[in-house]
Amino acid sequence: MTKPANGRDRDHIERRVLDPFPELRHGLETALWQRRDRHGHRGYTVHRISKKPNSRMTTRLESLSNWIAEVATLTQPKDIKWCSGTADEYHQFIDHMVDDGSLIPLNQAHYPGCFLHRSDPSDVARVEHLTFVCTEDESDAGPNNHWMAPSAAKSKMEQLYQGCMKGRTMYVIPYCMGPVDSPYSRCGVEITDSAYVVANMYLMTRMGNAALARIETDGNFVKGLHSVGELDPERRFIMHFPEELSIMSFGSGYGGNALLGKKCHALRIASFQARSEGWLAEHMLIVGIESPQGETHYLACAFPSACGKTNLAMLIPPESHKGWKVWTLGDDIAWLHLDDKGQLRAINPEAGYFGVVPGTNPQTNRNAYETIQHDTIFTNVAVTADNDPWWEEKGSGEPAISWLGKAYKPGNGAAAHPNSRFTVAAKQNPAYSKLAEAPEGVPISAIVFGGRRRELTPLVYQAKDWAHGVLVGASVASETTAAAIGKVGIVRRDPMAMKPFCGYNYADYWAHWLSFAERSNSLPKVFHVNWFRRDADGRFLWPGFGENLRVLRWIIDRCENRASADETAIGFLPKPDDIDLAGLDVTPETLGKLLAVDAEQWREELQQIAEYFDEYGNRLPDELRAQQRRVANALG
Ligand code: SAT
Ligand code: MN
Repeated sequence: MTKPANGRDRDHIERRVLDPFPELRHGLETALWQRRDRHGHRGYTVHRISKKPNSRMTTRLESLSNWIAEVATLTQPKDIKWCSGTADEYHQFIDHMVDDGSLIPLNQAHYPGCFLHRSDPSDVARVEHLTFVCTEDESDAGPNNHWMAPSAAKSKMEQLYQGCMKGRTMYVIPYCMGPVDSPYSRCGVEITDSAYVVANMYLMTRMGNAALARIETDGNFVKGLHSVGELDPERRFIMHFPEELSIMSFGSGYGGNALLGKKCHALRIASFQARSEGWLAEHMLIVGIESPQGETHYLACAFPSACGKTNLAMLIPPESHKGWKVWTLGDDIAWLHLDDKGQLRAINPEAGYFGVVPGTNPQTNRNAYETIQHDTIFTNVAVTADNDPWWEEKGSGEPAISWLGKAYKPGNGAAAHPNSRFTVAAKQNPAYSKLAEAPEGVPISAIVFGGRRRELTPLVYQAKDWAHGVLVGASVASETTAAAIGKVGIVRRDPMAMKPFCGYNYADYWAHWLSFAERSNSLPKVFHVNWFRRDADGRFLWPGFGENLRVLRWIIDRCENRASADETAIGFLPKPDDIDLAGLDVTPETLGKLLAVDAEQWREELQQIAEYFDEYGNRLPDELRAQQRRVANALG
């Protein structure tokens, strides 16, 4: 554990908090002092930075300066602040938010550098029904997106933006998605009136002067305009203009609605851009699995929001797997490019995690638990009487105040919101891969799709080839979670886990995926996993978490042609002996259930997939239809 025990080693904490990034201070006149927070808790450090101007207040890129001027005229802020991305500036933002009450310092002795933000109770998750893809031609957005004509969307948004920043500061955030020196990275600029967004973008992206320098060299960037407006759910829209590489977001301050680098840019806009440039922007974690012999394989895995991507990306090998190591490259988004040898390579466009907090504890995800012991922004968690953050299944402490800021009463619902989040820099993760910053990314051995399904889908199976793998990805379905507003627990189709994030017509997207087979003979193998199978009493059949490594080992062995499998209608499944159960409380009978293919249920599933594909009409690639028919016929 990096966190010192309660009250111990206080000097150490004091020094860390006082000057966490001494190398970045660049001689700024910084006065630091301690004070007590509004709850009378032990003081946290207030950083006062001299009024010296930022090193960069403007840009030589005309398209950028013109756009900023246009936005300022429209939104009428009281002032404009360019974000340079230094640690001092980050602390300045934190102080500012503590002053205005939008951040609450947590117990600094236990959680140095940690703060709590409570969002508006009506603004706690992504709003898919208010998220639009605005292409000139409606059919380019496809049945998978809500569509609005660009001109109508823009005039709607311009009305909302009219004077919306009066009395507020307008922040300009140049950012780079991916390592600044990677040819695979792409840049953007977010304009926002939310200091919370700035602080989150600081942790989640490479932002500031280095990104601005790259933008000026590239000459292009994604334009993202965001205002919290009045946080009125009736006046809330997230609009995407992929043909113009721009985003307009109004009325929400939460997660993917407001941190425009994440889902809006790195998935919706980037997926569109990726098709025209020949790469893929995917809702995938990237993880490296190192065997005791020192052989490392990288996997890219797509699961819907809140289905355990962060847990898998930070997996802790179980006791039984001494010598195995797991390295995190990314927990949410992968950008995949073919290199000149036809090898698929991945970079993580993000630099931090916006992870689901409830359920995080030293048993389920020790790395995440350790990562969030310091320098973390918590959103919508509960707090203990000691002013520590608290959430369901934290495994210690008691909630005193709920996420709503009210005294917690048992039986009154969850203390932390089920979609409460931590925002933290990726480099704090003890399992952070040394290749996470590599401009050339990492070679991907396997692509793994997954969903949350009580029934039907086996623990693991392998697609027969790439085209079949595209069908497997396109058939992903999952029970809905709290990550988006709406009913939880309903099975919905979520192809490639991209349903909320694919910025264009799914039919064209699948065609793009299929086209990779013509471009390379050494594409990754494709798999599907399901950690969430339950028995008739609702109990999970598979222990999950660290034990998932046993399944990943079979996947890697398949990639290396050293594991056997049974060929079935739906793909290759491990033979019962292929999954190592040593030391695990899973009987061969349970494993049998986990690996069973119920032909009757699968025939029905294939029928539903066919009906789902029908929504895409003639635009659906013939090859995908043929794959669906082939599997349906094989099922008899
Ligand atoms: O709110 S976010 O879209 O950033 C989180 C998620 O849904 O994965
Ligand atoms: Mn996600």
